[in-house]
Amino acid sequence: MRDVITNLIKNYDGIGRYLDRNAMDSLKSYFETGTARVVAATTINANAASIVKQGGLQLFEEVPELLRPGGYAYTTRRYAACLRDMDYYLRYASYALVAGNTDVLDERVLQGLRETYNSLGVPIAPTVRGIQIMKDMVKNMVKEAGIEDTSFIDQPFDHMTRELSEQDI
Ligand SMILES: CCC1=C(C)/C(=C/C2=NC(=C\c3[nH]c(/C=C4\NC(=O)[C@H](C)[C@H]4CC)c(C)c3CCC(=O)O)/C(CCC(=O)O)=C2C)NC1=O
Repeated sequence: MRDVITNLIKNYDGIGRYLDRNAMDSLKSYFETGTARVVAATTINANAASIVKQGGLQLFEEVPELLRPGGYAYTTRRYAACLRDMDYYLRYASYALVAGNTDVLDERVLQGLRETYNSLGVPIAPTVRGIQIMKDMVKNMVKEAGIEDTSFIDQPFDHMTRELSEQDI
């Protein structure tokens, strides 16, 4: 599991080089967004239950067939599994935001996930939509908390949706 700093060190040590200007630029931009990253993690932590609940409600409003017989959130068990998955995506996104790196997502969340979903028949498209809905909610909340540039929040959510949607070659 890596963050911006350990990732840089690993890359530079791999080629036996001192940290150069490019490395310094990427460190600087990480430190400059440091406070904002902490605000984002704090905001997610304080609102996680409601983000998952409201995000789920919005998803089921947009894709109501999920809740109908034959849909993948039909039955209490599946409904609960779906919201639990949404909670996983949100929690791991908060870790990745603090790390400034998506490694934790690859290691803990995405590995084998698409295969699992495919074998269970869980549809990817509405899952991707659920992740994007939560991203927008988090960005709005963090903006309200006084952070002007919330673009750094895109990274972990977009990484998960990109990896989930990727087609087999
Ligand atoms: C921390 C990393 C991690 C992830 C990400 C994870 C996901 C995950 N989601 C699962 C199931 C599931 N996931 C969903 C999800 C959904 N249903 C919908 O309609 C929506 C499209 C979507 C919610 C947005 C459903 C319905 C199941 C149960 C499928 C079944 O058993 O029929 C399963 C199968 C085993 C189980 O039911 O627990 C896994 C492994 N598990 C993990 O340990």
